[in-house]
Amino acid sequence: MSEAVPHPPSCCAPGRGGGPGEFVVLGTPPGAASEAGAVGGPAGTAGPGEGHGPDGSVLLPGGTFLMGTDDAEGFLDDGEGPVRQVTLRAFRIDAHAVTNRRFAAFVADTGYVTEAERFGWSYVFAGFLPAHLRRGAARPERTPWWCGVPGAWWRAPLGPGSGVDDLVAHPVVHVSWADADAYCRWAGGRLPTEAEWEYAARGDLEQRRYPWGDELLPGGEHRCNIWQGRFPTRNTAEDGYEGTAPVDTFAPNGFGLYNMAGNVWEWCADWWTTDHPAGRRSNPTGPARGTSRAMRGGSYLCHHSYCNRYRVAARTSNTPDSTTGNLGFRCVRDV
Ligand SMILES: [Cu+2]
Repeated sequence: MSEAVPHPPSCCAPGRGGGPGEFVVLGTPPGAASEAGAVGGPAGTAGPGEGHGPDGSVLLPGGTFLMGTDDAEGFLDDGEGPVRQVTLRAFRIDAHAVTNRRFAAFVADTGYVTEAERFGWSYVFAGFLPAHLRRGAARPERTPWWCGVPGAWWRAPLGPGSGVDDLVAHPVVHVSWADADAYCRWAGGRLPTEAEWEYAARGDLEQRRYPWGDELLPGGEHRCNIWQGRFPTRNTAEDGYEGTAPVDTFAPNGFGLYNMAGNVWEWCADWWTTDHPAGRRSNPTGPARGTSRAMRGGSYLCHHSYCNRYRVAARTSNTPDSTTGNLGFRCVRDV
C-alpha cells in the first residue's frame, strides 16, 4: 500500500452509507448495513447534566474572530476558506471530549441504544485488529485501512472481546451524530456549531495553524495525538499513543481546552457545506439541510502525508449515521 494518498475527498473516517465509490467493496459487507431503519434519539431525555461543573466546561466570552484559512497548506476543496469575520455570543464548552465514563452514565440513565448497536457493526482501524477479525473484513475501497467489524460499538471499540474498562477516561467512539446529539440533550447542552468549535479551538490566537501556534512540534514537543511514522502501515507512536489518548492528555490551549487537534474527530451541529458566504456573520449555524454533518479536529490517524486535517481550520464531514473508532464529540451550553 502506498503511503501518500494526496488530498482525498473524504478524510480518515469513512461513511457508513457512503457516496458513490465510498462504500465497502472488499470482502463481505457486514450485516444489513442499510436496513437498520430510522433511529431516533431517546425522546424527551432531559438531562441531569451533572459532571459538568466548573472543571468540566469553560465559559467563553464570545466576540469576533477570523474563521477559516487561506493557508497554502489548507485544502481549498474542503471549504476551509475564505477567511471571514464571525461574531459569536458567549457559550460554555466541555474542556475535553465526552469520555466513556460519561457516556456510560448517559446510557445507564436512559437505556439509550446507539446506532452502531442497531446496525450491528462499526469501522475499526485495521492495524488494531487481531488477524481473525481483519481477515475477510469488509473495507471501503478508498480507505482500505478501515474494517467494518460486526459487534464493534462504543463498549467494544475493537470488536468482540474488547472493552472500555481501561479506557474510561478516553473519548467515547463509535457514536453517530444522533447518538452525540442525544447525549448532549441529556447533559443539558447541544453540539457546537462549526463556528463555535473553531473559535474554541483557536484558543484566543488569531489565524494560527494549530490550537497552540504555527509550529507542529514547538521545542520538539508533541502537542497532539496524531500519526507518526508511515501511514497506514507503521505507527511509531512518538506522541505516546497509537490509538486514543485520555481526553486530558497534552497541554490545553489558551482557553483551557484539551485535544482540539488530534485524538478523535468531533461531530459539530452543522450540515456540511463548502460554500461560505463572504462578509461578516453572526452566530452562523450552517445550511438548513444537507446529507452529511461537519466534523472537526482530526484524529490519531491523521498524518501529513495523507490528510493533514489536524490544523485548526481543517474540516471534513460524514453521513450522520456513520460511526468509527476515531470519531467522538464534546458538548456546548448556552449561557
Ligand atoms: Cu485525518
